[in-house]
Amino acid sequence: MDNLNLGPLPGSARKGILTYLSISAVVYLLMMLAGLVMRLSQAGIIGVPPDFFYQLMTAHGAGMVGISGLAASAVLWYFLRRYVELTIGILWANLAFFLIGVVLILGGIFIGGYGGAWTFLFPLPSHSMGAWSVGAAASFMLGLLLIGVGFLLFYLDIARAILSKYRSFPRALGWPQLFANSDAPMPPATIVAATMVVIVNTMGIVAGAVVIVIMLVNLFMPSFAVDALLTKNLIYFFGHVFINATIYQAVIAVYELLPEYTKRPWKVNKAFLAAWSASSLMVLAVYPHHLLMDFSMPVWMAVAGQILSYANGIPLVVVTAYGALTIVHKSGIKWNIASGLLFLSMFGWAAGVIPAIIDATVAANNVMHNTMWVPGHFHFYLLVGLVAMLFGFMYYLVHKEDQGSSWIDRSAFLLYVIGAIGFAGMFLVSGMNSVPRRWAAHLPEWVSYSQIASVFAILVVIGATLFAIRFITRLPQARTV
Ligand code: HEM
Ligand SMILES: [Cu+2]
Repeated sequence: MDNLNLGPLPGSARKGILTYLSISAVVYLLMMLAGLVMRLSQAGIIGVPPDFFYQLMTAHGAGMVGISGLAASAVLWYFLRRYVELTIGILWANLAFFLIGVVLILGGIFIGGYGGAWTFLFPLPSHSMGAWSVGAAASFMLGLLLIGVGFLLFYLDIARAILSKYRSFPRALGWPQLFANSDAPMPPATIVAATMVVIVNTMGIVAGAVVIVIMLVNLFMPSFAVDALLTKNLIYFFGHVFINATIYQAVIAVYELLPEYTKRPWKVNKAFLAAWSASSLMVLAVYPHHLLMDFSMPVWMAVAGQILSYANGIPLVVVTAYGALTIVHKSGIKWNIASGLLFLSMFGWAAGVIPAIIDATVAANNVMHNTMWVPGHFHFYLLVGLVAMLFGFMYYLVHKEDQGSSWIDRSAFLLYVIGAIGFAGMFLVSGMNSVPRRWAAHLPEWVSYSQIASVFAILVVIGATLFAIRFITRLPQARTV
């Protein structure tokens, strides 16, 4: 099951990938600025009216998760094409759906005034107490739906491509090697990860589409009653799977690029296959860790949510981080910004899992639920893990071997690392001190946390701006293979 060695990327595919990533770099910057404005306002440094705060929060939450999906899918597509034949038209179709969806979402938020958060939990969209119209909420949800349709096409094409080469998902996940001692060569790491993502994200997106349609009907026809707990389950199932899958796609850059930088292969072994297969099931089943405080949930689901969070959170990050350490150890790797960011991302992902697992523990969640601990854990592994992987990939695409990294690159890296760890850390500290999340107005006792966090956020924004400028100004020299 070797590489297809498809040779140079066709021009339209190369343009597609670079367009995905350029849009992502710009949107990341804009959304980071929105985040900074929120934090500055919680710090009392600038005054933001509450309704606008919640609009920003909605745009930031939905925008960050959506753009992470887009950027991570570019990583997946770029590397998967080394092994199977993908449809370039679908790459563009996904982008088109995405952009139309974004227009509807932004219109719903900033023209219509929708500020009910990305979670659009019932009955917020339909019961805004006059803050926004039904049309605004509908525009927001319809935008999400269109983005989902684009991603569904994207994953169906990938499923087709994988199945036409491996004939079944279990074979692409390496089950014959894992369970039947088959001595066929192991499937490449990229195929394993892509297969897992296709399975789980397709289910997540379909669940998301179903619940959006239900909520849309209810919005215009309130007599079509909605079960608040059922819709909450569907929404968190979809949200949990979608954001986790962004990491599972972006980590392919680690599997493909660390070998390139260290000139050693990424060894797929049974532990690796077992971790990915187990996570394919568990990532679907752990979402009740978002509903631990919903007393009407069956107790067994909360228990399963806690236990499976431990079981799912650890193996994948362990096989990946351990693999990264062993491949780099004594390899004489030449560090540059790309390999540095990818290596940093291993730390960010692994370290971020720890506060996540604490939060998924019922006893801790009793205290931490809806505190800043929650944005603390996910900003940690998203900023220091996921986004580091993505910027690392962008650097790789436009960086020439002989170019070295300038002091600007190195300062950007340093600013980003310090800023991201400090910023996420301050959310965790705020959470430990019981500062609630999602509050536009903060008590005087909380303001100093937000002030320190704002300084770190500014470092992140400067670092990320330098990364983005580097990427976009060097696009003409981007790789063609
Ligand atoms: C400079 C970087 C960033 C800053 C300054 C920032 C700031 C913020 C702030 C202030 C909040 C609201 C916290 C609260 O009161 O509950 C927030 C929420 C959030 N952020 Fe960020 N953020 C940044 C980067 C990111 C990134 C990279 C992602 C994802 C890839 C992300 C995803 C989210 C999500 C999903 C929420 C939750 C929104 C909600 O509660 O509905 N953020 N962020
Ligand atoms: Cu979750």
